[in-house]
Amino acid sequence: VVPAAAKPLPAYVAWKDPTAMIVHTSSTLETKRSAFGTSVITPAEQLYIRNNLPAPDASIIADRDAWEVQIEGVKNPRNFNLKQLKGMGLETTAMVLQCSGNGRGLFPTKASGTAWAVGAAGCVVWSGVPVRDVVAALGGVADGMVYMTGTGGEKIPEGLDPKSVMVERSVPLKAMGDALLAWEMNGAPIPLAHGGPLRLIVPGYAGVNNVKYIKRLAFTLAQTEAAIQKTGYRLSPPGQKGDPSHPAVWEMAAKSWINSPAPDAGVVPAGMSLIKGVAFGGMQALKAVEVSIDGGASWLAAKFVGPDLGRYAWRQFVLSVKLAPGNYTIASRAIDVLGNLQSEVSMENTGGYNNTSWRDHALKISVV
Ligand code: MSS
Repeated sequence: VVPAAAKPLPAYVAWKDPTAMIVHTSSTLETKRSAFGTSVITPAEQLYIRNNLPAPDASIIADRDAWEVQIEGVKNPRNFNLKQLKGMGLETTAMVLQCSGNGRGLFPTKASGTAWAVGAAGCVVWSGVPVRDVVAALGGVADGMVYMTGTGGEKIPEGLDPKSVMVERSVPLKAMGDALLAWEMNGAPIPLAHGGPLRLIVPGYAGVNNVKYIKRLAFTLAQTEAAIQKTGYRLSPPGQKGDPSHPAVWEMAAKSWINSPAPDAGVVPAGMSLIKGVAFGGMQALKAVEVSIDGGASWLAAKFVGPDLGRYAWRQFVLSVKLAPGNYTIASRAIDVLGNLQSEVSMENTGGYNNTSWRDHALKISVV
C-alpha cells in the first residue's frame, strides 16, 4: 500500500511542527502518537487544532490588550478589555484540553466526523484571571442563574442564521469555580489558532466548552439556543440526531492510553521493554494507572514519571516488563481519586463523543 501524501499545514497554523501533526482537514489537525514524547506539557507547535468555524482574522491579535469581553448575568454587567482583566487576578492551571471526539476513530462502529485516534488532546498550561474574581468584582452572579455561557468571536458567514453556526456553549454554573479567562498558553500569549487574545478555560470539561476568542461571558437561566449546544455535542443513541433531552458533552472522565511501543513502530525486540503513556482523571484528580499485556485479563500497577501538575493535568506513566516473542494486546486504564475506573466499553453515540474505552484504545504489538 502506498501511503497517501501528507497534507501540508494550513497557512494559519504554518508555525506548527509538521513532523508532529496529522492534517485531517484545514480545521482538524491531530498530534501524532509518536510526538507525545518526553515533555509532560504539550508544546504549542504540537498541540491539536479543532475549529468549527474559520478562525478570525489575525487583526484581532494586533492589539491584544484592546480585546473586549462583555460580562452579563451578573449584578453589575459591563465590558472589560484585556488590559483591565490583567489587573483583576491571575491564576495558572495545567489542564488536559481534549476534543469531545478524541478516540472517535477507535469506536467499533465508525461514527461520522474526524476519525481522531488519541491525538486530539494535549496537556496545556493556561494563565488568566479566575472567572470567580471577575464575577465578584461585578457584585456576584445575578439571582437564579444556572449556566455559564461563553460566545466565540468568529464572524458569522453571510447569509447564515447565526444560531446555526455560532460557537456558543453553556456549562453548569458550578464550572465557574475553576474557570479562567486566559490570555497565556504555555507561558506565551495564546496563538490565534488556539483562541487568542482571550479564551474561556473550563478545567475538566471537554474541548468544545473551552470557547476561543471569547467576546461574551453570560450567566444564564437556560442553555444557549445555538445549534452547537442544542443539537450538537450531545450523547445521542446511535441513529438518533442530537436533541436537548440527550446529555450534553461536559465533564471528562478518567482516561489513559499507551504511546509507546506503538503498533506503527514496527516489531518490538524481545527482552525488557518499557510501556509508556499518559493518564488523567478528567473532572477528578488521577489516582493510579494500570497496564495489561494480556488484553485485560490481568493488570499491573504502572509507575508515574515526570511532574504532577495538578488535578486537571495528565501524568506520564511507565511500566517495565519482560516480553518473550509473541503477539500481545497491551492496554492501560486510569483510576481517579473517587475510585472511578476508566471504562472498558464506552457508550456508542451518533457523534462519536467521549470514547474512554480501554478496550478500544488497546494496542496490538508483535515481539520478536
Ligand atoms: N471556540 C471557538 N470560538 N470556535 C471553535 O470552533 N472549537 C472547540 C473549542 N473552542 C471552537 C472553540 C472545539 S470542538 C475544540 S475540541 C477546541 O476548541 C479545540 O481547541 P484547540 O485550541 O486545540 O484548537 Mo472538540 O470538543
